[in-house]
Amino acid sequence: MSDSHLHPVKPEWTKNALIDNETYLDWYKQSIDDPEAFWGQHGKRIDWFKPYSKVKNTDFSNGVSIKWFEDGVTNVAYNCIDRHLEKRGDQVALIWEADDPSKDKKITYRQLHDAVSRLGNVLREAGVKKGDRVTIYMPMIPEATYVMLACARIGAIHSVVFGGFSPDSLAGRIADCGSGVVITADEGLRGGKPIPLKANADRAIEIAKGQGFNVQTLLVVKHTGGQVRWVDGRDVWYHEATEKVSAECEPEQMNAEDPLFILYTSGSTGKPKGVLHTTGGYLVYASMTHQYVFDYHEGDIYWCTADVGWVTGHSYIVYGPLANGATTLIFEGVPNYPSPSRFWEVIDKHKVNIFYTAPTALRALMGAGNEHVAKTDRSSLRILGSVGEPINPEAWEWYFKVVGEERCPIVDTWWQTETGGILITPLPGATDLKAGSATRPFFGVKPELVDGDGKVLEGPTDGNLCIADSWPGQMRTVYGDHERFVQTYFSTYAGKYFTGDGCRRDEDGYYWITGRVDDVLNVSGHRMGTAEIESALVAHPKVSEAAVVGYPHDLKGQGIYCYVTLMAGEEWSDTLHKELVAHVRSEIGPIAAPDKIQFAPGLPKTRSGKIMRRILRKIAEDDYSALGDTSTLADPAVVDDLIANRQNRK
Ligand code: 6R9
Repeated sequence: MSDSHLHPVKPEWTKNALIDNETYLDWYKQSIDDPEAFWGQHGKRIDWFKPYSKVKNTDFSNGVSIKWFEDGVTNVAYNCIDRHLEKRGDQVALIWEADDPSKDKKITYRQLHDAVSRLGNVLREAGVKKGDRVTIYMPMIPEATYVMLACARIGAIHSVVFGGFSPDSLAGRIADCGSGVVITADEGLRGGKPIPLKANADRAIEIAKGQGFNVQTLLVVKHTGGQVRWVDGRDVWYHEATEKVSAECEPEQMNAEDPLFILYTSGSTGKPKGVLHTTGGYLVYASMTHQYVFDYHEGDIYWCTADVGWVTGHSYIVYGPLANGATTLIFEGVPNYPSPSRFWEVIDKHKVNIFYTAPTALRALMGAGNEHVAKTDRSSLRILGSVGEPINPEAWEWYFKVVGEERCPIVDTWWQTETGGILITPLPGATDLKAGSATRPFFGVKPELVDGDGKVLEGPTDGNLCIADSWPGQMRTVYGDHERFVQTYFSTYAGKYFTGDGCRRDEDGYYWITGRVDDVLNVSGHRMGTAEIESALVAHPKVSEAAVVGYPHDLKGQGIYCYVTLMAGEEWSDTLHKELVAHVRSEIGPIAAPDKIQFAPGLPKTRSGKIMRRILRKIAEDDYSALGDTSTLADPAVVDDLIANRQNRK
């Protein structure tokens, strides 16, 4: 790594920082030497109705069992709202910035308490009990936060489904977790365009019914006022229901290991997995990482641009910041509407101090030109963050120099839906930065790089990233399928959590995430299994076989490249090409729309019939000179055809 990308901690970053380098090293050592003592102490950062006497009870072997603070009793909504009321009832908890730049709203902790309590009562009256599942399919409006917290308050398990998923995807998720109640809005609004959420939910509920699962209640927030179909007896207006109930709602007594939420995420095989997070450990970890990674100070205005449909929205828009009594901004819109200055204008408007976004947005804004940044002030900014995919050094340097004017440290935070919170990251006052590196592990996190045989590698090296021991924010199981949990994460390298990411450790012990080593794509920071896109393609009547790979994409990080073989007698055409793109969009959602589709008369297969993806990846990358050993192919001639008709030519 050249020194031009090294950015040592500046004295002014350390001056008022919560953690300096000495403290980092000291706490890190404690956390690894004696996790019981370390987490026993930090577990007290949240309020417990009944304190825990046990701290850590975790086993990555023998069927895998993970328990933290297991005899403690608490409630997440109580910690995110009620405990702040005395001191900061009138402080703003949420700032909502609408898609329309002339609209915003501020919600205090007291107002949040009122809204969440009413909604908790509405859900209880609808028959929702502790442990029941509730699916949330919402735009980025304050109510999205209320409904998550209301579930937490009454002990219901929420499953938030990103508003960009199709009715089919939503139906699968509703049925998988058996959620009798769904919450949505009439429409979403992004970049001035309405998104028919209620209509999608209606369709999803019909599809789920066809699969034998019945949704009893659809609660609908009136947001845009757009036309909706109404099913009497099932559909309920949010504003009418919440008016009729009391604003007092006793929080449920939750055991530390009672489930808090399910979040579906893509893996390398089959349908999305319901990642299950529980109560106590999750909240301790989300709030602690939010405080130290963003060097959060009392009074800071904090903005994470993620959607609540992703884990970043759960941990770092809602649970972490609110548990810390912060003011958290939620943004309905998109980075380039009405202009590519939007992010920076919102920062100026609300005097944002801490800003957390994704490399894909930064690359797009970098491409739009510096003038859109330069015309704004941004002097309120103190800390910048990045998440979702590797950030290329060019984008990092642009973020640092142009957006932060070299005043603000950048925290490049590596983590996953499964990890619940940030695992590898700089701390603003402690860590010398290197553009493109997520740097060092957070407290209690023990990364290991292993080779293909599971041998642990020491020193500077490349390897597969594993975590050797548990941390409180870790997922506990795959909802309804513990065996899949064990198989997916703990069987590749026995006794270790395998992340699915490749990684390099440099001479300073810094970690550089290189991307997925499994068949998972990261497109604009969204995770997608190639298997899901393949099954969407073969569900089309004219497609007989499909293989999907990723290729480097300037803006999206990775693009989606599909090879399709057609049913006998079908002809390839532009119309069919368009039809297939539309088909994938409607099966999964717009985020899965293929960038390239190549008609393939045959796919390269081994004699045992396995598709050789390595070759398909190379061709998609236009790097076919180094295809490696093709001698095991059943029919080497198919490769020549694929090369001749490749879609990415430099
Ligand atoms: C939080 C989140 C997880 C995957 C992960 C990795 C990639 C996330 C990253 C990063 C490099 C970072 N990833 N953050 N890669 N540097 N700072 O994104 O969760 O949607 O589950 O994705 O994203 O490949 O394995 P999720």
